[in-house]
Amino acid sequence: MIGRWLGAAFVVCFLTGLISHYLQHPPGWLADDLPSRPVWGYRLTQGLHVATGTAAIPLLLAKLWTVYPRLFAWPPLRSIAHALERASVAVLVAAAVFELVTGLLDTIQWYPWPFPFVQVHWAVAWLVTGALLLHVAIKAPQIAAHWRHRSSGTRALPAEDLPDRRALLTGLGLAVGAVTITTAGQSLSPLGRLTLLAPRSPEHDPQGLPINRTAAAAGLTGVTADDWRLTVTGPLAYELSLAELQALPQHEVELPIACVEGWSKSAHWTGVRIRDLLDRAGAPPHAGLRVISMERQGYYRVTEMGSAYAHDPLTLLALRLNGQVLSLDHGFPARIIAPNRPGVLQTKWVARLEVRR
Ligand SMILES: Nc1nc2c(c(=O)[nH]1)N[C@H]1C(S)=C(S)[C@@H](COP(=O)(O)O)O[C@H]1N2
Ligand SMILES: [Mo]
Repeated sequence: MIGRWLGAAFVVCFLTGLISHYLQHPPGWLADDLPSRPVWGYRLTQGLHVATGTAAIPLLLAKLWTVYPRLFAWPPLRSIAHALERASVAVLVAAAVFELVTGLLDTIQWYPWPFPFVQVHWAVAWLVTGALLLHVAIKAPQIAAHWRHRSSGTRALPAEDLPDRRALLTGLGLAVGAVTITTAGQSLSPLGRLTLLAPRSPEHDPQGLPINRTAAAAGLTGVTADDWRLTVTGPLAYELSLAELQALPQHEVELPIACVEGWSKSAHWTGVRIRDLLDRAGAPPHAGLRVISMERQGYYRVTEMGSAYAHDPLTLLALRLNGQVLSLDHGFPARIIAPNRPGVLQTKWVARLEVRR
């Protein structure tokens, strides 16, 4: 039974992880077809990704606890098939522990290892999934026998074990419920006040929004409106000062920042539509763009935006957040905000937009 819940958590976590990966690193042929709706899509899928991954931690511990005596089964290897089965379980356990530990540490932005988190977490996800499918295939005869016994009313467990079983499942249920309720509030606002274990509380941050990378961390301290210009390249390239940008038609949208690390928070943004800026640059109707930050280095200095996002009326080059001028930490003078998009692509401190054809 624990295996079923654990399996379900891993399936949801894997599928939402695929969505996250393709939204963040789309292959070229997909980039312009990524949908910018529903507005809350990424907030939901990434919230589920982090929630199911977190819930899988007590589930996996319980599962390992119920099966660990078999680690010492004698003889250790009965046949070639048995040896292969044990090897596949070893891969499954190692890869599952790896994914849950690296995922958990990523939610607190702690990377005590020498490899790049994203690529390795992604690759090992396939390893877990392959090993899990193999494990279910190997166990298929026992699984089928279990359901046959159940439907014919035969108990698989002796009556004296039932209280133990009930106690284990109740304890596990409480543990899963506790970690879920105390962390899910970071993406689910109604649970916001219960985020005891979540690494960030969306409630206590400047301008009503958490900050992942501060301006100081990005090496941007002396940014002033006077020396800032927005450069837009394309068939009709142009430059705008902040005052000129403020004089263009402003639009207000309510959109969340949904960080891959699991927190999300909705906010009111005011700024200029990206599609208006593209039209002015003479961009072709299905053009995407490249967004370049003032930041000197960092993984998210340059980001790509596909056509559907670029032409969505909700996608802005935002100048204001919750009624105030953007603070430097939130991306002053201008940042990207777009619907159904990972937070990492909501580029701050924008300096340049390059139209792609
Ligand atoms: N230029 C730049 N933009 C960036 C980042 C960054 O490191 N550099 N971090 C991104 C990440 S990971 C997130 S979640 C959001 C957070 O925005 P906030 O700090 O305004 O809440 O900004 C994004 N924009
Ligand atoms: Mo993020």
